[in-house]
Amino acid sequence: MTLMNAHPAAASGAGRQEPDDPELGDPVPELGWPVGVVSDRLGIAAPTLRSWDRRHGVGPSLRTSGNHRRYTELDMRRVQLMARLTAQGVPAQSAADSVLAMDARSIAERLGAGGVTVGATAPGAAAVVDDEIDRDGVPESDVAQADAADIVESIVAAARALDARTMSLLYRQVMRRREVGAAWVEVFAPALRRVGDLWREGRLGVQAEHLTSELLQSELRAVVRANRLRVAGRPVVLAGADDEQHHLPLLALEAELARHGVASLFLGPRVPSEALVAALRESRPRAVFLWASIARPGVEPLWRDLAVVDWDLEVVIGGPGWADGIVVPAGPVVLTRVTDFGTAVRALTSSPGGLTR
Ligand code: B12
Repeated sequence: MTLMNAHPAAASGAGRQEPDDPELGDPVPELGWPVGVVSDRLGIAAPTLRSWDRRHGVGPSLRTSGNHRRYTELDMRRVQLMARLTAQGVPAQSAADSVLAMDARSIAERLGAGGVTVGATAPGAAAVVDDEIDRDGVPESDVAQADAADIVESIVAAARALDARTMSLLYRQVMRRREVGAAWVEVFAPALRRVGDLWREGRLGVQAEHLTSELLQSELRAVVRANRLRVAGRPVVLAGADDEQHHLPLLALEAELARHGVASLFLGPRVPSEALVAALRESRPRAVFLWASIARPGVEPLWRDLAVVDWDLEVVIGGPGWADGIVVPAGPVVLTRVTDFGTAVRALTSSPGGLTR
């Protein structure tokens, strides 16, 4: 009996299996695994496996000369990852696109060090149903148990497919299980970075980046709205540097501060230096947080303009865009650079006059 390549992914190179690849674990048996064995080992119904192969191209790479399907180890890993993603609410086609775009190493990483545990049920597989039978029937607990990296992958898959509904569902489920700060650090920021990397590599359109950030803005603003009655006191000012369009970290901060009962004056992205200084003079905050993702120009009028500040003001700067060695005018202004979300929150929530450095 001879074996033939039957799967487009096997021929295309996307995730192609190299016979000697040490990542792939056990050698493939001469004829690969039949669908019944894969079903037993991964705990996924055989009709679901056939449907994923027929409709979404996630199936066996090999067929016998008698045209029987045979799964390689890599095929099994693809199926296992597909099961995880669909269990988290990612539509089957988006999950398939994502899985088929990954190489063997990425799939192994996504599944964890152990890869396919032959003979065990794939995490979430018991809840896996054919998406045509029950596309929405994903128990929330599956998402809660899924580790952050898996959710990030699901968000990226939803971005790829411009699937707003799934993305919103994932965002909401993340928020239901985590405080907004943890949600940002563990899931949202990594997902954004991944989306940004894929965009830079030309593997994702800017429209996917827009969708990812627009929907996230809604979720973060909802947290601010929900906490509106809790906030009190002199607001801290949150602003994007002049010409800086990125402002999601500011929204995440506003949401987290609101949860702590700290009021903010949210000025959004691209705040010109003179407008910022005017806002500072009017509101006389104890702290202002400034975000920059994009490299700032060599000369920043803001630092000079801060000479008008005549009250104790902590200027907290965050984001990769700020240069080193910024000098502020001598006087009551103190400049603090923060490199992570938690430190920014601590700097902005500490008591007046006693800001954390
Ligand atoms: C969403 C997004 C957009 C959206 C912004 C929408 C919005 N409302 O904010 C849109 C589509 C508008 C956009 C536009 C552009 N974007 Co953009 N965008 C992004 C994306 C995907 C996320 C931005 C974000 O929120 N980052 C914040 C966090 C998630 O990422 P981070 O800063 O790397 O996080 C580090 C630290 O800052 C820290 N951290 C994380 N969170 C927090 C929070 C706080 C408070 C602190 C203190 C620290 C901290 O942890 C990380 C360290 O490991 C990033 C990818 C990226 N890596 O940032 C690209 C990215 C920032 N964009 C990029 C580019 C090039 C642009 C454009 C110039 C594209 C263009 N040609 O028009 C324009 C910007 C124009 C301008 N003048 O500002 C590049 C910037 C490269 C560079 N260094 O110059 C990036 C990095 C994408 C990439 N990989 O190349 N973008």
